[in-house]
Amino acid sequence: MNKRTSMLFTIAAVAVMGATLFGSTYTQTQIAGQSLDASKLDVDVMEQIHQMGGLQLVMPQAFAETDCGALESSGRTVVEFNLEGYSVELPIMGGKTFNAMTFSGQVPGPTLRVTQGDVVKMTLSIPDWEVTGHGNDMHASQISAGAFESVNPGETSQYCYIAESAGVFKYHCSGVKLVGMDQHVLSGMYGIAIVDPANGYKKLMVEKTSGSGQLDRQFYDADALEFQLQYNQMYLTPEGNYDAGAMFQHHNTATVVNGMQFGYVPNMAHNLLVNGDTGKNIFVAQPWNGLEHKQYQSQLLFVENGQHVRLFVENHGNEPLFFHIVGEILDRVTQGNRVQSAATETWLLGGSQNMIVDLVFDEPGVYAAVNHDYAAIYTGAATIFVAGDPFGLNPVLVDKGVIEAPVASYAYALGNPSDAVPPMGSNSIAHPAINIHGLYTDDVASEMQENGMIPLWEVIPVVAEMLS
Ligand SMILES: [Cu+2]
Repeated sequence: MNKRTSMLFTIAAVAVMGATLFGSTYTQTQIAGQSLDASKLDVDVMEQIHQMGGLQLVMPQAFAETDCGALESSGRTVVEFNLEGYSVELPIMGGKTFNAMTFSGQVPGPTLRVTQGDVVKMTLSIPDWEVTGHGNDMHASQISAGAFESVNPGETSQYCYIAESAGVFKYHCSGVKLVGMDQHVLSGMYGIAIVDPANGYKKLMVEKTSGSGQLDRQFYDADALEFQLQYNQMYLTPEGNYDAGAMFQHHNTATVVNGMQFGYVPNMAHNLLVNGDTGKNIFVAQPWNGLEHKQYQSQLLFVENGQHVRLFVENHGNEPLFFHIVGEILDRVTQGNRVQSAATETWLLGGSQNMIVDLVFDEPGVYAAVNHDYAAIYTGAATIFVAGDPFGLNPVLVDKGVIEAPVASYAYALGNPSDAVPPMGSNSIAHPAINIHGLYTDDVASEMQENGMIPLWEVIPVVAEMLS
């Protein structure tokens, strides 16, 4: 890079920062009635952007390949990824709602799963009744979101790219030509693309010791039971609007996993099974306890003992994620199809960073996956895995006719929550059953029900009757 080019890049970078700050202030004033202190911004930077004719003229455009026609006839597998961008009201912990922005009526947006080398054909449509335009920056591509610009209400736009690198990749709304990007992403417009390695996943090696102190390495097949966990923060006013002032000061008001605070903790049915009483909580915080929460009622993540489990983890937030599972060791941490660590207690993810965690739960028990930042744990980042049958429920469930024979995990009776289960890939073990759970609109939830997923809020009363 010669000197002149490098100077241009520096100016462009400063200009992006300036414009993003300015843009956020502008949309905030429009939508939430909030504003930042504009006098604190660097006036010279704004003047520079103005003189340069705005960002579009200065930014060098990065395009890996966007000609859909050429890519579609390239012989590669083409995977269509259709998204709709729109705003809706969704619930938050405590019985209130917030002004959410979504990809296709859910937070996080739908997960895309492809194999390394596939062509992704992304189409974003915005309904004509939507109040603002939206964009989509997919980190699995090597395309500039600035070049894609944004899609206006009533319009549709698309781009194509080759998913060249394996791993987990964030995608997120890029606002209206980058304006308001912070608001759109932190109000819910984020999701992931999982790009499976062209040659599949690797088998898992877990190091153990025998009684004589000898190393006894155990190997697990590459096929695994998979979950997705996406971390973020929310910055809301008491009225449920995005609070840019709070965001700039890093004062978040909630920590969410797959869009919800404490979305994977016990509910009334688990209270009944373990304590014999729907009102007798078995976890310290159960904000989504009752049937009235329907698709938002908290659910648990069920795994078998001795089973290879694979977690796709993304940190969408502004704060670091210290990923730790209480009572477990992360047997393997992979980023970008390269192993980063093995047998580690906690792994750090910065903002917009991801990893794949492979592990085996050896003992029956209840394990909490947390962000080991105490502020995050107590504001929502505690996710409960239940391995095997730690409560000894098999005889009771068989006796009462809930299940025919003892099961290796409660997923065979209750299923695993749909928003934590990614689409099937090349080395996926199918979940025994999937229940409808997630920060979905009622429309999205009823469509899932029509497609055969289990609405537990209808099943639980039947099970409770059988147990009584
Ligand atoms: Cu948007």
